[in-house]
Amino acid sequence: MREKGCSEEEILSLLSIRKEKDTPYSRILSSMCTLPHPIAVKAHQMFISTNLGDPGLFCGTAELERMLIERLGTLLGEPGAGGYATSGGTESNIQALRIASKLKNSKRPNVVMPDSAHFSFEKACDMLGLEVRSVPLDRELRMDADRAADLIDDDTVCMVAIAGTTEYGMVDPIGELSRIAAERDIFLHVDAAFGGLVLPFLENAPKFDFSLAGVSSISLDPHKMGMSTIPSGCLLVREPEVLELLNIQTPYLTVRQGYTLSGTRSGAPVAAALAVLDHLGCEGMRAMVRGCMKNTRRLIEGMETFGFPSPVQPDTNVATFQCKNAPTGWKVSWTRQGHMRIVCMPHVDRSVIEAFLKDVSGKGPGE
Ligand code: 0PR
Repeated sequence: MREKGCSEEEILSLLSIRKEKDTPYSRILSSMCTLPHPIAVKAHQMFISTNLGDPGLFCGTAELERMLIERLGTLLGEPGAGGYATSGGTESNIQALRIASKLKNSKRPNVVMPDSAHFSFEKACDMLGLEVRSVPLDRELRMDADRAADLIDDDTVCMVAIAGTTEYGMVDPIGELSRIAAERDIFLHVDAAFGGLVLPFLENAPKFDFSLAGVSSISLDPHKMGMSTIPSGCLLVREPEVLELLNIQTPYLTVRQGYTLSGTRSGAPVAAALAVLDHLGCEGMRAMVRGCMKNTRRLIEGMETFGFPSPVQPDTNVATFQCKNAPTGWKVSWTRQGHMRIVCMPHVDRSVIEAFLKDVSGKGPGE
Protein backbone atom coordinates (compact mmCIF):
# COMPACT_ATOMS: atom_id res chain seq x y z
CA MET A 1 0.00 0.00 0.00
CA ARG A 2 1.25 3.49 -0.81
CA GLU A 3 2.49 5.76 2.02
CA LYS A 4 0.82 8.95 0.77
CA GLY A 5 -2.64 8.85 -0.75
CA CYS A 6 -3.30 10.14 -4.26
CA SER A 7 -5.98 12.39 -5.69
CA GLU A 8 -9.50 11.33 -6.57
CA GLU A 9 -8.69 12.11 -10.19
CA GLU A 10 -5.78 9.68 -10.18
CA ILE A 11 -7.90 6.99 -8.52
CA LEU A 12 -10.71 7.39 -11.00
CA SER A 13 -8.24 7.20 -13.85
CA LEU A 14 -6.71 4.00 -12.38
CA LEU A 15 -10.20 2.53 -12.09
CA SER A 16 -11.44 3.48 -15.54
CA ILE A 17 -8.34 2.04 -17.22
CA ARG A 18 -9.18 -1.32 -15.59
CA LYS A 19 -12.90 -0.98 -16.33
CA GLU A 20 -12.14 -0.57 -20.01
CA LYS A 21 -10.46 -3.97 -20.00
CA ASP A 22 -13.76 -5.60 -18.97
CA THR A 23 -15.96 -7.01 -21.72
CA PRO A 24 -19.01 -4.80 -22.30
CA TYR A 25 -22.33 -6.57 -21.71
CA SER A 26 -23.26 -5.94 -25.35
CA ARG A 27 -20.69 -8.62 -26.29
CA ILE A 28 -21.43 -11.06 -23.45
CA LEU A 29 -23.68 -13.88 -24.60
CA SER A 30 -22.50 -16.40 -22.00
CA SER A 31 -23.67 -14.89 -18.75
CA MET A 32 -26.69 -15.41 -16.54
CA CYS A 33 -26.06 -11.97 -15.11
CA THR A 34 -27.19 -8.85 -16.90
CA LEU A 35 -27.11 -5.08 -16.69
CA PRO A 36 -29.05 -4.11 -13.59
CA HIS A 37 -32.28 -2.22 -14.15
CA PRO A 38 -31.80 1.56 -13.49
CA ILE A 39 -34.18 1.38 -10.50
CA ALA A 40 -31.96 -1.37 -9.05
CA VAL A 41 -28.92 0.89 -9.32
CA LYS A 42 -30.76 3.71 -7.51
CA ALA A 43 -31.99 1.40 -4.75
CA HIS A 44 -28.53 -0.17 -4.40
CA GLN A 45 -26.90 3.23 -3.95
CA MET A 46 -29.47 4.21 -1.31
CA PHE A 47 -28.70 1.13 0.80
CA ILE A 48 -24.98 0.82 0.07
CA SER A 49 -23.90 1.10 3.73
CA THR A 50 -26.51 -1.21 5.25
CA ASN A 51 -25.63 -4.51 6.91
CA LEU A 52 -28.28 -7.19 7.27
CA GLY A 53 -25.79 -9.18 9.33
CA ASP A 54 -26.98 -7.13 12.31
CA PRO A 55 -30.64 -6.61 11.40
CA GLY A 56 -31.61 -4.83 14.63
CA LEU A 57 -29.49 -1.87 13.50
CA PHE A 58 -31.11 -1.75 10.07
CA CYS A 59 -34.75 -2.43 10.83
CA GLY A 60 -36.01 -0.79 7.64
CA THR A 61 -33.66 -2.77 5.44
CA ALA A 62 -34.64 -5.96 7.28
CA GLU A 63 -38.26 -5.08 6.53
CA LEU A 64 -37.37 -4.88 2.82
CA GLU A 65 -35.84 -8.35 3.04
CA ARG A 66 -39.05 -9.71 4.59
CA MET A 67 -41.06 -7.98 1.85
CA LEU A 68 -38.86 -9.51 -0.85
CA ILE A 69 -39.30 -13.00 0.60
CA GLU A 70 -43.05 -12.44 0.88
CA ARG A 71 -43.33 -11.28 -2.75
CA LEU A 72 -41.34 -14.26 -3.97
CA GLY A 73 -43.16 -16.77 -1.74
CA THR A 74 -46.47 -15.55 -3.13
CA LEU A 75 -45.15 -15.73 -6.70
CA LEU A 76 -43.99 -19.29 -6.02
CA GLY A 77 -47.34 -20.45 -4.62
CA GLU A 78 -46.71 -20.17 -0.86
CA PRO A 79 -47.32 -16.71 0.66
CA GLY A 80 -46.30 -18.05 4.07
CA ALA A 81 -42.93 -19.33 2.89
CA GLY A 82 -39.84 -18.49 4.92
CA GLY A 83 -36.48 -17.51 3.55
CA TYR A 84 -33.74 -14.95 3.37
CA ALA A 85 -31.55 -13.09 0.92
CA THR A 86 -28.33 -14.93 0.07
CA SER A 87 -25.34 -14.02 -2.07
CA GLY A 88 -26.65 -16.17 -4.93
CA GLY A 89 -27.51 -19.69 -6.02
CA THR A 90 -24.40 -21.23 -4.50
CA GLU A 91 -25.19 -20.07 -0.96
CA SER A 92 -28.89 -20.94 -1.35
CA ASN A 93 -28.05 -24.46 -2.52
CA ILE A 94 -25.55 -25.00 0.30
CA GLN A 95 -28.09 -23.85 2.89
CA ALA A 96 -30.88 -26.02 1.44
CA LEU A 97 -28.65 -29.10 1.71
CA ARG A 98 -27.67 -28.13 5.27
CA ILE A 99 -31.35 -27.98 6.24
CA ALA A 100 -32.13 -31.28 4.50
CA SER A 101 -29.17 -33.00 6.22
CA LYS A 102 -30.27 -31.77 9.64
CA LEU A 103 -33.85 -32.90 9.08
CA LYS A 104 -32.75 -36.48 8.53
CA ASN A 105 -29.95 -37.73 10.65
CA SER A 106 -28.10 -40.27 8.54
CA LYS A 107 -24.62 -41.70 9.14
CA ARG A 108 -23.98 -42.05 5.37
CA PRO A 109 -26.13 -39.33 3.84
CA ASN A 110 -26.60 -39.05 0.08
CA VAL A 111 -28.21 -36.54 -2.28
CA VAL A 112 -29.95 -37.58 -5.49
CA MET A 113 -29.47 -34.94 -8.19
CA PRO A 114 -29.48 -34.73 -11.97
CA ASP A 115 -26.30 -34.85 -14.06
CA SER A 116 -27.21 -31.31 -15.07
CA ALA A 117 -26.95 -29.93 -11.52
CA HIS A 118 -24.90 -26.75 -11.17
CA PHE A 119 -21.38 -27.20 -9.77
CA SER A 120 -22.43 -25.40 -6.59
CA PHE A 121 -23.93 -28.73 -5.44
CA GLU A 122 -20.51 -30.34 -5.73
CA LYS A 123 -19.16 -27.67 -3.38
CA ALA A 124 -22.09 -28.14 -1.01
CA CYS A 125 -21.73 -31.93 -0.90
CA ASP A 126 -17.99 -31.66 -0.37
CA MET A 127 -18.46 -29.25 2.53
CA LEU A 128 -21.22 -31.28 4.14
CA GLY A 129 -19.80 -34.77 3.54
CA LEU A 130 -22.72 -35.86 1.37
CA GLU A 131 -22.50 -38.58 -1.27
CA VAL A 132 -23.61 -37.36 -4.71
CA ARG A 133 -25.92 -39.75 -6.57
CA SER A 134 -26.12 -38.49 -10.14
CA VAL A 135 -29.24 -39.19 -12.13
CA PRO A 136 -28.87 -39.51 -15.92
CA LEU A 137 -30.85 -37.21 -18.17
CA ASP A 138 -33.44 -38.23 -20.75
CA ARG A 139 -33.21 -37.33 -24.44
CA GLU A 140 -34.53 -33.84 -23.76
CA LEU A 141 -31.82 -33.37 -21.13
CA ARG A 142 -34.24 -33.47 -18.19
CA MET A 143 -33.67 -35.57 -15.08
CA ASP A 144 -35.03 -39.10 -15.54
CA ALA A 145 -37.59 -39.43 -12.73
CA ASP A 146 -37.63 -43.27 -12.75
CA ARG A 147 -33.86 -43.42 -12.42
CA ALA A 148 -34.06 -40.87 -9.59
CA ALA A 149 -36.59 -43.05 -7.75
CA ASP A 150 -34.23 -46.05 -8.13
CA LEU A 151 -31.35 -44.15 -6.52
CA ILE A 152 -33.29 -43.07 -3.42
CA ASP A 153 -32.69 -45.11 -0.27
CA ASP A 154 -33.02 -44.71 3.50
CA ASP A 155 -29.92 -42.49 3.59
CA THR A 156 -31.18 -40.03 0.97
CA VAL A 157 -31.44 -36.69 2.75
CA CYS A 158 -32.42 -34.66 -0.29
CA MET A 159 -33.45 -34.85 -3.91
CA VAL A 160 -32.52 -31.90 -6.12
CA ALA A 161 -34.41 -30.82 -9.24
CA ILE A 162 -33.55 -27.95 -11.57
CA ALA A 163 -35.97 -25.38 -12.97
CA GLY A 164 -33.89 -23.91 -15.78
CA THR A 165 -30.62 -25.80 -16.10
CA THR A 166 -27.43 -23.80 -16.40
CA GLU A 167 -26.29 -25.41 -19.63
CA TYR A 168 -29.49 -26.10 -21.60
CA GLY A 169 -32.25 -24.11 -19.86
CA MET A 170 -34.39 -27.21 -19.27
CA VAL A 171 -36.89 -27.83 -16.48
CA ASP A 172 -36.83 -31.25 -14.79
CA PRO A 173 -40.13 -33.18 -14.45
CA ILE A 174 -40.74 -31.55 -11.06
CA GLY A 175 -44.41 -32.62 -10.84
CA GLU A 176 -43.37 -36.27 -10.99
CA LEU A 177 -40.37 -35.74 -8.71
CA SER A 178 -42.60 -33.96 -6.21
CA ARG A 179 -44.92 -37.00 -6.11
CA ILE A 180 -41.96 -39.31 -5.52
CA ALA A 181 -40.57 -37.00 -2.81
CA ALA A 182 -43.92 -36.80 -1.00
CA GLU A 183 -44.48 -40.56 -1.23
CA ARG A 184 -41.04 -41.41 0.11
CA ASP A 185 -40.83 -38.49 2.52
CA ILE A 186 -37.75 -36.94 0.94
CA PHE A 187 -36.81 -33.26 1.13
CA LEU A 188 -37.08 -31.89 -2.44
CA HIS A 189 -35.00 -28.82 -3.23
CA VAL A 190 -35.71 -27.02 -6.50
CA ASP A 191 -32.83 -25.00 -7.93
CA ALA A 192 -34.69 -22.22 -9.73
CA ALA A 193 -31.75 -19.82 -9.47
CA PHE A 194 -32.25 -19.04 -13.15
CA GLY A 195 -35.79 -20.19 -14.00
CA GLY A 196 -37.46 -18.84 -10.86
CA LEU A 197 -38.01 -15.43 -12.43
CA VAL A 198 -38.71 -16.82 -15.91
CA LEU A 199 -41.27 -19.61 -15.52
CA PRO A 200 -43.89 -17.68 -13.45
CA PHE A 201 -44.12 -15.19 -16.32
CA LEU A 202 -44.39 -17.67 -19.19
CA GLU A 203 -47.59 -19.07 -20.64
CA ASN A 204 -47.93 -22.86 -20.36
CA ALA A 205 -44.78 -23.15 -18.26
CA PRO A 206 -44.27 -26.43 -16.42
CA LYS A 207 -45.05 -26.35 -12.67
CA PHE A 208 -41.97 -26.19 -10.50
CA ASP A 209 -42.84 -24.34 -7.29
CA PHE A 210 -44.63 -24.68 -3.92
CA SER A 211 -47.90 -25.36 -5.74
CA LEU A 212 -46.46 -28.90 -5.94
CA ALA A 213 -46.95 -30.46 -2.50
CA GLY A 214 -43.57 -32.26 -2.46
CA VAL A 215 -41.41 -29.17 -3.04
CA SER A 216 -39.66 -28.23 0.22
CA SER A 217 -37.31 -25.39 -0.76
CA ILE A 218 -36.42 -23.22 -3.75
CA SER A 219 -33.34 -21.21 -4.80
CA LEU A 220 -34.09 -18.12 -6.87
CA ASP A 221 -31.59 -15.44 -7.91
CA PRO A 222 -32.69 -11.83 -8.49
CA HIS A 223 -29.19 -11.10 -9.86
CA LYS A 224 -30.00 -13.33 -12.83
CA MET A 225 -33.39 -12.75 -14.46
CA GLY A 226 -34.49 -10.32 -11.73
CA MET A 227 -32.16 -7.62 -13.15
CA SER A 228 -30.99 -6.79 -9.65
CA THR A 229 -27.46 -5.86 -8.66
CA ILE A 230 -24.90 -8.54 -7.75
CA PRO A 231 -24.92 -10.36 -5.29
CA SER A 232 -28.59 -11.16 -4.98
CA GLY A 233 -29.98 -14.62 -4.32
CA CYS A 234 -32.87 -15.95 -2.26
CA LEU A 235 -33.52 -19.20 -0.46
CA LEU A 236 -37.20 -19.96 0.16
CA VAL A 237 -38.54 -22.75 2.35
CA ARG A 238 -42.14 -23.96 2.53
CA GLU A 239 -42.00 -24.27 6.33
CA PRO A 240 -40.27 -21.23 7.89
CA GLU A 241 -39.40 -23.26 11.03
CA VAL A 242 -36.83 -25.38 9.18
CA LEU A 243 -34.53 -22.35 8.96
CA GLU A 244 -34.18 -22.52 12.73
CA LEU A 245 -32.28 -25.78 12.31
CA LEU A 246 -29.40 -23.61 11.11
CA ASN A 247 -29.57 -21.18 14.02
CA ILE A 248 -26.41 -20.45 15.93
CA GLN A 249 -26.01 -18.08 18.88
CA THR A 250 -24.86 -14.56 17.97
CA PRO A 251 -24.34 -13.17 21.49
CA TYR A 252 -23.16 -9.60 20.83
CA LEU A 253 -25.46 -8.69 17.92
CA THR A 254 -28.86 -7.00 18.10
CA VAL A 255 -30.40 -10.42 17.52
CA ARG A 256 -29.52 -13.43 19.66
CA GLN A 257 -29.32 -16.00 16.89
CA GLY A 258 -29.00 -16.28 13.14
CA TYR A 259 -29.32 -18.87 10.37
CA THR A 260 -27.55 -17.13 7.47
CA LEU A 261 -24.28 -18.44 6.09
CA SER A 262 -22.67 -15.03 5.57
CA GLY A 263 -22.14 -12.77 8.53
CA THR A 264 -21.98 -9.25 7.14
CA ARG A 265 -24.56 -8.99 4.35
CA SER A 266 -25.23 -5.93 2.24
CA GLY A 267 -28.85 -4.76 2.14
CA ALA A 268 -28.17 -2.95 -1.15
CA PRO A 269 -28.93 -5.84 -3.55
CA VAL A 270 -31.99 -6.71 -1.43
CA ALA A 271 -33.41 -3.21 -1.89
CA ALA A 272 -32.47 -3.43 -5.57
CA ALA A 273 -34.24 -6.78 -6.07
CA LEU A 274 -37.43 -5.56 -4.42
CA ALA A 275 -37.32 -2.28 -6.34
CA VAL A 276 -37.21 -4.08 -9.71
CA LEU A 277 -40.06 -6.46 -8.84
CA ASP A 278 -42.30 -3.66 -7.58
CA HIS A 279 -41.39 -1.26 -10.37
CA LEU A 280 -42.07 -3.74 -13.16
CA GLY A 281 -44.88 -5.69 -11.54
CA CYS A 282 -46.03 -8.97 -13.09
CA GLU A 283 -46.96 -7.10 -16.24
CA GLY A 284 -43.46 -5.70 -16.73
CA MET A 285 -41.77 -9.00 -15.84
CA ARG A 286 -44.01 -10.82 -18.31
CA ALA A 287 -43.04 -8.38 -21.06
CA MET A 288 -39.34 -8.73 -20.24
CA VAL A 289 -39.47 -12.55 -20.17
CA ARG A 290 -41.59 -12.67 -23.32
CA GLY A 291 -38.96 -10.55 -25.08
CA CYS A 292 -36.11 -12.84 -23.95
CA MET A 293 -38.00 -15.94 -25.14
CA LYS A 294 -38.80 -14.31 -28.48
CA ASN A 295 -35.12 -13.48 -28.95
CA THR A 296 -34.17 -17.04 -28.00
CA ARG A 297 -36.50 -18.43 -30.69
CA ARG A 298 -35.20 -15.93 -33.27
CA LEU A 299 -31.61 -16.93 -32.50
CA ILE A 300 -32.42 -20.64 -32.77
CA GLU A 301 -34.24 -20.11 -36.06
CA GLY A 302 -31.39 -17.96 -37.43
CA MET A 303 -28.70 -20.47 -36.43
CA GLU A 304 -30.70 -23.33 -37.94
CA THR A 305 -30.88 -21.46 -41.25
CA PHE A 306 -27.07 -21.33 -41.23
CA GLY A 307 -26.86 -25.09 -40.59
CA PHE A 308 -26.30 -25.01 -36.81
CA PRO A 309 -29.17 -26.96 -35.22
CA SER A 310 -30.10 -26.90 -31.53
CA PRO A 311 -29.86 -30.16 -29.56
CA VAL A 312 -33.06 -29.27 -27.62
CA GLN A 313 -35.90 -26.76 -27.59
CA PRO A 314 -35.18 -24.97 -24.30
CA ASP A 315 -37.87 -24.31 -21.66
CA THR A 316 -36.15 -21.03 -20.75
CA ASN A 317 -33.98 -18.47 -22.54
CA VAL A 318 -30.81 -20.55 -22.92
CA ALA A 319 -30.00 -21.49 -26.54
CA THR A 320 -27.49 -24.16 -27.53
CA PHE A 321 -26.11 -25.14 -30.91
CA GLN A 322 -24.05 -27.70 -32.75
CA CYS A 323 -21.53 -25.10 -33.79
CA LYS A 324 -17.80 -25.31 -33.24
CA ASN A 325 -16.63 -21.71 -33.62
CA ALA A 326 -17.96 -18.37 -32.48
CA PRO A 327 -17.29 -15.28 -34.60
CA THR A 328 -14.52 -13.12 -33.14
CA GLY A 329 -15.36 -10.53 -30.53
CA TRP A 330 -18.31 -12.42 -29.01
CA LYS A 331 -18.20 -14.15 -25.63
CA VAL A 332 -20.14 -17.38 -25.86
CA SER A 333 -19.74 -20.43 -23.62
CA TRP A 334 -19.55 -24.18 -24.26
CA THR A 335 -21.44 -26.94 -22.55
CA ARG A 336 -19.77 -30.11 -21.28
CA GLN A 337 -21.20 -31.88 -24.34
CA GLY A 338 -19.47 -29.34 -26.59
CA HIS A 339 -22.46 -27.27 -27.66
CA MET A 340 -22.22 -23.52 -28.10
CA ARG A 341 -24.33 -21.89 -25.38
CA ILE A 342 -25.93 -18.46 -25.50
CA VAL A 343 -28.06 -17.06 -22.68
CA CYS A 344 -30.58 -14.57 -24.06
CA MET A 345 -30.56 -12.23 -21.06
CA PRO A 346 -32.33 -8.86 -21.22
CA HIS A 347 -29.15 -7.13 -22.45
CA VAL A 348 -28.98 -9.59 -25.37
CA ASP A 349 -31.68 -7.72 -27.24
CA ARG A 350 -32.89 -8.15 -30.80
CA SER A 351 -30.18 -5.89 -32.25
CA VAL A 352 -27.46 -7.90 -30.47
CA ILE A 353 -28.95 -11.16 -31.81
CA GLU A 354 -29.09 -9.79 -35.36
CA ALA A 355 -25.50 -8.49 -35.15
CA PHE A 356 -24.33 -11.90 -33.88
CA LEU A 357 -26.22 -13.76 -36.63
CA LYS A 358 -24.73 -11.43 -39.21
CA ASP A 359 -21.24 -12.27 -37.97
CA VAL A 360 -22.05 -15.99 -37.95
CA SER A 361 -23.20 -15.75 -41.57
CA GLY A 362 -19.79 -14.34 -42.44
CA LYS A 363 -21.27 -11.13 -43.71
CA GLY A 364 -20.50 -9.20 -40.57
CA PRO A 365 -17.84 -6.55 -40.08
CA GLY A 366 -14.31 -7.77 -40.60
CA GLU A 367 -15.27 -10.24 -43.32
N1 0PR B 1 -27.94 -22.79 -9.91
C1 0PR B 1 -28.04 -22.60 -11.23
C2 0PR B 1 -29.08 -23.33 -12.01
C3 0PR B 1 -27.14 -21.74 -11.87
O1 0PR B 1 -27.21 -21.57 -13.19
C4 0PR B 1 -26.16 -21.07 -11.10
C5 0PR B 1 -25.16 -20.15 -11.73
C6 0PR B 1 -26.11 -21.31 -9.72
C7 0PR B 1 -27.02 -22.18 -9.16
C8 0PR B 1 -25.11 -20.63 -8.83
O2 0PR B 1 -25.41 -19.30 -8.72
P1 0PR B 1 -24.34 -18.22 -8.22
O3 0PR B 1 -23.25 -18.18 -9.26
O4 0PR B 1 -25.14 -16.98 -8.15
O5 0PR B 1 -23.85 -18.64 -6.91
N2 0PR B 1 -25.15 -20.06 -13.08
C9 0PR B 1 -24.22 -19.33 -13.89
C10 0PR B 1 -23.23 -20.30 -14.50
O6 0PR B 1 -22.48 -20.97 -13.78
C11 0PR B 1 -23.46 -18.27 -13.19
C12 0PR B 1 -22.69 -17.41 -14.12
C13 0PR B 1 -23.07 -16.12 -14.30
C14 0PR B 1 -21.57 -17.87 -14.79
C15 0PR B 1 -22.35 -15.31 -15.15
C16 0PR B 1 -20.85 -17.07 -15.66
C17 0PR B 1 -21.25 -15.79 -15.83
O7 0PR B 1 -20.54 -14.95 -16.68
O8 0PR B 1 -23.24 -20.38 -15.72
